[in-house]
Amino acid sequence: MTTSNPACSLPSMLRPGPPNSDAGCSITAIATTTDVERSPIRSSAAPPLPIWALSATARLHRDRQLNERADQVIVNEYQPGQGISAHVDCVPCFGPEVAAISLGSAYTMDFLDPDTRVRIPVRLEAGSLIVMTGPSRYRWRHAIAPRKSDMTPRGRVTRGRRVSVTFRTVLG
Ligand SMILES: O=C(O)CCC(=O)C(=O)O
Repeated sequence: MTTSNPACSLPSMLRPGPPNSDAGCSITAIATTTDVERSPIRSSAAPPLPIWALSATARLHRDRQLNERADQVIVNEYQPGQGISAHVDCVPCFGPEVAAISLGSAYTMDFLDPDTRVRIPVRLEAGSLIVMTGPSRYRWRHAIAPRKSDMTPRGRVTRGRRVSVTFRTVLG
């Protein structure tokens, strides 16, 4: 999310209910591979990050989760049944580290090898941080299947609302 609108504070965005996109917060519920790969990124066009996002990027850097300090933050909201298509985040647009914090309901993210079609499910628990670097950033595609439950080692688990906060560094 790239906005300085105070209505776009993280707490307001995490409140249950419809996305407050009318408040100027950019919440992406779903995105397609095409959206992700073709989206034009111009860092000069983006307003400053809100305070909560600045403190999150600072902490990720200070705690050495990210080598570079992220300068782009997006918030995605998923209602049960929604997902995100398999994609690699735009290579010429973003740096070598992509991190995401998961909030709300746990969801399974699939990592897909483009050649062998091997699929590795990764459970994204509430409060967890995932950092994609190297092959997980550049080779494997990641996706969230649009379904209402996930099969886990503990059986089928119904999905609730999930909000993810993704941190990237804009190139150029
Ligand atoms: O929701 C997530 O954790 C990942 C989001 C994502 O892959 C993206 O916005 O490109």
